[in-house]
Amino acid sequence: MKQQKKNVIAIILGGGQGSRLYPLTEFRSKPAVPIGGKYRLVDIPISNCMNSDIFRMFVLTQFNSKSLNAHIKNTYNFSIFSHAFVDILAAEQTPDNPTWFQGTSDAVRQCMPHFLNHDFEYALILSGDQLYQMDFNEMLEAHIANGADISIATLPVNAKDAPEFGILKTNNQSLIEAFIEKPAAELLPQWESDVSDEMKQQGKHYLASMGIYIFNKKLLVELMKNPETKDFGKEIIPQAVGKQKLLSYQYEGYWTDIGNIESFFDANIGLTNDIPDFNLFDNDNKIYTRPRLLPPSKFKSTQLDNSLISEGCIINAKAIKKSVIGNRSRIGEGTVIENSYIMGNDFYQSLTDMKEDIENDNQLIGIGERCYINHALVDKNCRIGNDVYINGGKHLVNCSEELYCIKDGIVVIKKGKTLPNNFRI
Ligand code: ADQ
Ligand code: ADP
Repeated sequence: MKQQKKNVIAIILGGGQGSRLYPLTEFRSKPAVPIGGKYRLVDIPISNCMNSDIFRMFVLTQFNSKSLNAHIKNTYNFSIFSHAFVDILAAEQTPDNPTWFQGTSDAVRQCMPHFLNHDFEYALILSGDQLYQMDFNEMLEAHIANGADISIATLPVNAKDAPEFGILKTNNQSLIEAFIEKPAAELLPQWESDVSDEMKQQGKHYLASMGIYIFNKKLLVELMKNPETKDFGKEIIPQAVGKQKLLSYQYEGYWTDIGNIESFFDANIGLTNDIPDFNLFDNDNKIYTRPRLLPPSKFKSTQLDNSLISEGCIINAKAIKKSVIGNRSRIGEGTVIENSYIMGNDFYQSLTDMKEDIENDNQLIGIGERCYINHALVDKNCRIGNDVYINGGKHLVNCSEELYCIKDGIVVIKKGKTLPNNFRI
């Protein structure tokens, strides 16, 4: 095992009520949402930490789902001779109870006693719904070298995206002099920064907070004493400007928010590009996940184009294009899948089970024969019948039905649902 950093703990903000990723968060907490066919959202920040030699991690989540627990327990088993751990800290109350996490800093405040059981000098606070590969060592070195109290990772964004972020301005030593959370478009002219020529050419004139912070322990303990402040972006950071030394650590690599259905879908389909922005095939920056010891995937006359196929699949489909296919997927003959993310299944049906289902005219787990699926997200353990036609796209209006939702043209089939033969969307 690598040399573990002893002076840092990582706090991963696993999500509020998860409504932006609904229905994927109907039965699981946000960190447990499957991404890239075989990973979970939480694997991204955890892997970034491990690749940066940070091995003590807390995942703060609004509720503690079975799949999150199972995933963490079965994946991040560190040696008993190390100090490494991934602990899940869940808000233990109900939505109408005041102790439910009221915001990002409220979540940290409520969990402070757990953090203080450990020795650390710096707390690295991360979002759980972002796709990026970043070496936190460099950020920590900059934080220490500059004697900062708080460091914020920042990246240049354009005027269209700026209103969705905390936007800041720095002096020529990268110290933050002003910060505004999600400024209205008409305020933007006052918030332009002097970014690099390359960023200027891309129209990215505004420095945005990536929601990645390093806090000195003493300051964090002090700030978390105030129960009135609930959110880092809305309160803690703007109130610290001018009082504490805040460093902007500028990052220009690939980084994207995956907190809503559209960005989550785009990030998954983006993995199928010839050279994806997010590199899963990197010797030095591995994305860790649960090793499942599944059999190799099996195909029958399938035309495959730019697709990621996970382990243990049985695929008889006619064609799969620009799609991500999750573990244990079963896809019937003549089926065509395009621009879609099929999350796969948690288990296989036995041959006897399948025979029984066929005799009773029940749909099998997986995707049936002669289906057409385009621009869709199929959650785990669905039973999609034969000759089902799902053609997502901007022509569809948003809706939320019992079996599926449509969000920004993306058809999301809910977990474990059955679509009968000839079903059309
Ligand atoms: P947002 O992303 O809008 O802005 P927020 O929705 O508060 O901020 O989420 C930040 C992270 O914390 C997410 O991973 C979210 O899932 C998680 N989270 C939210 N509420 C939580 C709760 N109650 N308990 C546990 N986790 C929770 C923030 C900053 C901006 C910055 C953007 C960058 O406020 O300044 O620009 O992140 O994406
Ligand atoms: P993953 O393998 O994708 O990480 P989970 O950890 O959420 O998925 O759950 C998958 C586990 O569910 C499998 O390892 C399997 O043991 C278990 N499982 C087995 N049979 C069933 C069943 N009939 N219904 C649901 N889950 C099952």
